[in-house]
Amino acid sequence: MEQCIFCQIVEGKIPSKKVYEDEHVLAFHDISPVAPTHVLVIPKRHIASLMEIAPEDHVLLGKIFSAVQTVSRELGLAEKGFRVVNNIGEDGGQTVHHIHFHVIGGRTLTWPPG
Ligand code: IU
Repeated sequence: MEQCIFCQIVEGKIPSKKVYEDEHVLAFHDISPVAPTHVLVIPKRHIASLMEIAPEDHVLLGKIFSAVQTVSRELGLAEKGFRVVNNIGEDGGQTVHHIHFHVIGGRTLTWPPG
């Protein structure tokens, strides 16, 4: 999917501040952070949203959450806690249609979200 901004980041056509990368998963700093630490963890393969996850993607989902653990530890979020957010669709506030998990921390977060 050539026009997908996150696919272009995966392909290195658009620069990003990477914090983790393996064969299947990439994590990079969000360009518009909402907290002192705001990282996006994505599969390298284009999947539009959580609603497009298929049973054969379950191992990939596990790899994504494993990367969330790694990133949160490496960025010093694990001890005090942080939040993982996945927005889905219009009402969910999803603006980039390549599934991504926000890892947000570095301050006390409030609830509920807006
Ligand atoms: P959302 O859950 O789809 O709303 O989140 C998309 C995020 O992608 C949002 O936090 C943007 O700041 C972020 N982002 C980015 O990091 N780099 C980009 O080139 C674009 C969006 I476009």
